[in-house]
Amino acid sequence: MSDNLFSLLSRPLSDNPARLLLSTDDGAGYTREDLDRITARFAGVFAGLDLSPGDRVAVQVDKSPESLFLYLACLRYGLVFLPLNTAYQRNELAYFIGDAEPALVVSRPDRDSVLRPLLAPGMHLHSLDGEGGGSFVEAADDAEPFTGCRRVDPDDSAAIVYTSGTTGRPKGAMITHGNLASNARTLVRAWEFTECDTLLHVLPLFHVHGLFVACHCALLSGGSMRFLRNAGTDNIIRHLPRATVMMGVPTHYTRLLGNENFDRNCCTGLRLFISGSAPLTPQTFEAFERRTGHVILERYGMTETGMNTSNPLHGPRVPGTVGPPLPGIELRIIKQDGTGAATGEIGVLQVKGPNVFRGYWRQPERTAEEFTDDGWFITGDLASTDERGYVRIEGRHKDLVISGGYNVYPKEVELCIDAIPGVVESAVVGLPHPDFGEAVSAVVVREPDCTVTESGVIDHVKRKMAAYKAPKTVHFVDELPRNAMGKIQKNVLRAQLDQSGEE
Ligand code: MLC
Ligand code: AMP
Repeated sequence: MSDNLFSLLSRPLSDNPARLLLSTDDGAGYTREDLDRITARFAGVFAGLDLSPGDRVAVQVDKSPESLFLYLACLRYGLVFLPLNTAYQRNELAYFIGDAEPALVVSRPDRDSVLRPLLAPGMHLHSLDGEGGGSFVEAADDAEPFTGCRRVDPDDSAAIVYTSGTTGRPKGAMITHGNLASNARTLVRAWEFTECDTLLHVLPLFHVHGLFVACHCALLSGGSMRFLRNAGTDNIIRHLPRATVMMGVPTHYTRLLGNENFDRNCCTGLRLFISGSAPLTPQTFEAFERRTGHVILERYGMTETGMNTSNPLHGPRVPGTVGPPLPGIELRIIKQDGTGAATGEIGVLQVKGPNVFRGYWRQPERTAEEFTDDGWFITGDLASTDERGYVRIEGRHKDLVISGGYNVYPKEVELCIDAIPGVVESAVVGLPHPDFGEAVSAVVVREPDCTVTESGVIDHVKRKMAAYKAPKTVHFVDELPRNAMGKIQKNVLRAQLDQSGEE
């Protein structure tokens, strides 16, 4: 058997090719046979462009069945898929393209004028729109299908997913065919996905939650997906009755609870609600159970590792915890003094297992920094375990804000704000937010004659980077609190802003 993830994910195909794989909220349906045919045509475009195994394909497109098939076609042809958030702006795209040097970029048609100047000679550009049209699909209609599946090594990269860092410079996590195959198998088993399942797919396709966790479970088990392009709460409620499983970030669940039409009747066919990417509060967990009778299953993961822990399918799901390690995945918690934490003690969570990525693209030093000498990946999350062995995420050692499931690295936003003329310095922190869990907030020191306003700062950030990274509020102060070493005390800032009634 080939080690190519495509052959694993498309294997349930041979059992029943006419079986529904995917349906959309506007009524379109795709079978497993369609998956085979469309990915063969898409791979035919790669052949026509003379792409070679290992080449990167950067993709910034709206969610559509074709965008999923594009990912699968990359796997099939041995290319490395590089998903990009549709919110990314020119500067961010310039960095990713310069760093990853993709052989092909596929983007929304309206991004052509932004992207074309960023391409180096020899890089190709194609378009794909949210309706499944565009030059890429036109090229596929004329392409000679590639019906094979390239041999790959399990350690070959299947995807590069960029995550930012505390220095503000994003790093591309190289995730292998072997990583994704092992995590997909583990999750299908742990959550007992079968061909009888219909997953309500409400997440974007450019992060590991929506692309790998959600799609791989449905594909590998032979189940189907209802793909929502419009992930508004009313649309979710409309499509829930036909689903058996939903995966979301906590914001999806708090928004559902905020909708008076959401009740037990919407959930009669559901067997499982899964939450992750950000902490689910015990209040949301409990309110959801009261409203629907369903106990949300919370799990914990990262781009670099896939899923590490999960509350059990059978057995107690404990609010405020992310459950025990998944089978085959080792965790340990190391205290500040370098020793292992006892039950209840807090330290930095480290992970080892077949799910752990192979390193950051062209950044061996940063890869080395994030692994211990004995080969454990340092997550940067603070955690403890209880007597049952359930993990509790207690906070973050890394300076990171998670807003509605999107990660925002303060350093990146601070650098952007500091570039505003007249700004002396800034500090970005996360503050509790009723909708996004945490929201980005900025504290800015101006020169005496600087007149930049709150909206001026927000607009500046939105022009330079993805809008979700922009602060929801900006405070102007005379100086930032610092410790004896001169380091900005973000905990002091957070406490001050919290006290001033900020959300
Ligand atoms: C949108 N906006 C946000 C935001 N999402 N602001 C802060 N945080 C967010 N998460 C802003 C937009 O910039 C815009 O601002 C305004 O809100 C409306 O945009 P929208 O696109 O209409 O937003 P909406 O559809 O309501 O999106 C909310 C959401 C979305 C929760 C559905 O953020 C989302 O899909 N989140 C999930 C992200 C995800 O998949 N994470 C997984 C990462 S993988 P303005 O000012 O321009 O109007 C990972 C590993 C793991 O973490 O464990 O899974
Ligand atoms: P990303 O880099 O986008 O993959 O985000 C990974 C980070 O999301 C983790 O390091 C955690 O900080 C956070 N995360 C994911 N799932 C959970 C969860 N269930 N509870 C708390 N934090 C989570």
